[in-house]
Parts: sequence; C-alpha cells; structure tokens
Amino acid sequence: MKKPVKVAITGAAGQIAYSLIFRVASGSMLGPDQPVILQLLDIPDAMEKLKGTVMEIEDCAFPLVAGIVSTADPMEAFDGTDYALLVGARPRGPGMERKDLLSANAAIFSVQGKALSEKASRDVRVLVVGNPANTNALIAASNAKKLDPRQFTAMVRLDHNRALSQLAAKTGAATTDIEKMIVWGNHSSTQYPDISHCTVKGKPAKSLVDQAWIEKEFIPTVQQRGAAIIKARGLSSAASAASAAVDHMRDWALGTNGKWVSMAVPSDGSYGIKPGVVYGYPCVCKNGQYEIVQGLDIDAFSRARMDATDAELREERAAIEDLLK
Ligand code: NAX
Repeated sequence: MKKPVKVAITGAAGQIAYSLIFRVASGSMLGPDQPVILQLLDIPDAMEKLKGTVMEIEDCAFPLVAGIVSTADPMEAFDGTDYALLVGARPRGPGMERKDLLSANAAIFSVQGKALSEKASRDVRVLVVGNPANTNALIAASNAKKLDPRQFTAMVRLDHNRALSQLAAKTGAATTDIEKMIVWGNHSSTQYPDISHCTVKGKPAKSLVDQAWIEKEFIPTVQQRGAAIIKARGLSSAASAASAAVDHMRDWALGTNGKWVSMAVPSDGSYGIKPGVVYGYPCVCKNGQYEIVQGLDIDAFSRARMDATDAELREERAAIEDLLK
C-alpha cells in the first residue's frame, strides 16, 4: 500500500460533498491502492451536520480511509493537503445582486487561498467547484502567493460530461466513442460547448449532426442543464457534480493518456484569451501536469462564443479586482 495522501474537501456538510466524499474514500479518484486522509471543512454552523457525515464515513469502514479531520478552520483543513476540492461557497440569497454574490465568495476564497499558501503541500492541486467557480479560483490563486497559479483550476468537467452525453444520445454512440470535446470559458450560461474538433467513432461529429441542432439544441441544452436539473429535482446537481470533480482530479493526477478533457485554468494567451482569468480549455494531462491543447483552428462561429464567455469572466474579475492583490 502507498503512503496516505491528504485530500481536503470544503463544503463538507453540503450535498455535493455528500456524494464526493464517499467516491474519494472508495478510491474512485486516486485509485484502489491509494489511502487517503480526509480533511473536511465547513462553517461553524454546519459542524453538527458534518458530524453526521463523518459517522457515515466511519460506518462504511472504507479500507482506504487512513484518517478523518473535520474542522471549521481552513488552516487546519489545508495542513499538508495534497489535493484540495473547494466545493463550499455562499449561495445567492434573497435580494442578493450578482456583485454581492461575487464579493461574498471572494471573501471566502481569498481566506482559503491564503490558508492553502501557508499550509498545503507545495505540490497541492486545487479544484474549485463552488460558484462562481472560475472567478473563485482566480481569487484563491491570487491570494496564494507561495504557490504557482497553475496549481489552481476550476471545474467545467460537468459541462464537458453533459456535452458528451448529449452528443452520444444524438448520434447513437457511447460517450467513450467520442473524442476531443471542448468546453471553453466560464462555468455559466455563457460557456461554449464546442464539437468542431470532436470525433465519434473516428468520424467528424460535424458530419453526423447539422448546424441547426448544434445551435438550437446542443449548445442551449448543455448551457442550461443545471437549471433543468433544479427544475426537475428541486435541488441543484449534486451526484453528477461530484462525479465530474472526481474525473477532473483523477485525470489531472493520473493522466489522460493523450485524451482531451476540459479544465478551467489560468489563461496564458492561448487562443487569444489574455492572461487574467481562469478559462475553460481543452487540456491533456501527463505526469501530474496539464497542458492546454495548442494549434486548433477556430472558426468565426467559435470565436464569437469564446470571446463572449471571456468578456463575462472579465466583468466578474472587475467586480472583485480589489481582492486580487
Ligand atoms: P450546499 O449548499 O448543499 O453545500 C454547500 C456547503 O458549503 C454548506 O455545507 C455550507 O455550509 C458550506 N460552506 C459555505 N461557506 C463555506 C466556507 N467558507 N468554508 C467551508 N464551507 C462553506 O451546496 P452544494 O449543492 O453542495 O453546491 C456547492 C457549490 O457547488 C455551490 O456553489 C454550487 O453553485 C456549486 N456547483 C458547481 C458546479 C460546477 O460545475 N462548477 C456544478 C454543481 C454546483 O452547482
């Protein structure tokens, strides 16, 4: 058996965590031979509820769980952390404007960025799930002065997986038959799920579906899938979000074998997206590192959508600029 690694999960008493913790503990994320120490963070008011989740983790008697820490202190939760999944965030309350939501979350993620910078493993990999995920990741990275911004990513993998499942259903294929899916930009309704480079069983996806379906069904369905789930379930996506978080971290840590996955990472000028935002890109992962896939042709249809989601991210950034210092 390997030496245990430390996995921090914030929002640990919440609904995504209620799926995520158990997937991580069972070995889905880091493999069946990798023991984990779970470091669970939530706010003081949620400690009693978190106690219940911890009792259930204990009752699973998971062979891979080498320890459980539950706390309301980020400095304790991130002590020596190798993988941090930042799920907890402030939801939009009644009468709250978008700017208020951005500021409330910016306050949380600046504290957590600083705590990660002080306490986490120097190789920590951070995934931000809590919304607005891309901008929260930007804030955490900017506040983690002792870490590399490339250690901070945000989740667009749920959108990527939703796009795979829509295209698979339309073409009668399995999701595993599809390669080179991309979700560009923000995890919001401006995201751009792009099948321009996709293949289905080796054939160009664009030769199997028509442009009207892409524009009128595929893109809006993926963009609005979160809202559709809230309407049907009365609650936002939780198990699928947890599953996407597991996919994102597993692929980053263990590699994608050349396959493309969508990850929101600090923009570096690739595809004309200037530095300064955390943007969804096609990535491949190898040896614990991600690289943005380079050299793709971008047509006018894609360009307009990629720029629109970039513009939204720059607006979000402008609303919290003072917290980036
Ligand atoms: P819940 O409201 O069920 O749970 C959130 C938990 O976070 C609560 O237990 C709360 O006490 C805790 N929390 C709040 N502030 C905290 C802080 N400062 N430190 C630690 N914990 C804190 O929400 P849930 O359904 O689990 O969703 C969590 C977040 O994921 C939300 O922001 C949600 O919008 C976001 N999502 C992101 C997705 C993505 O693809 N990036 C998809 C799913 C989801 O909508």
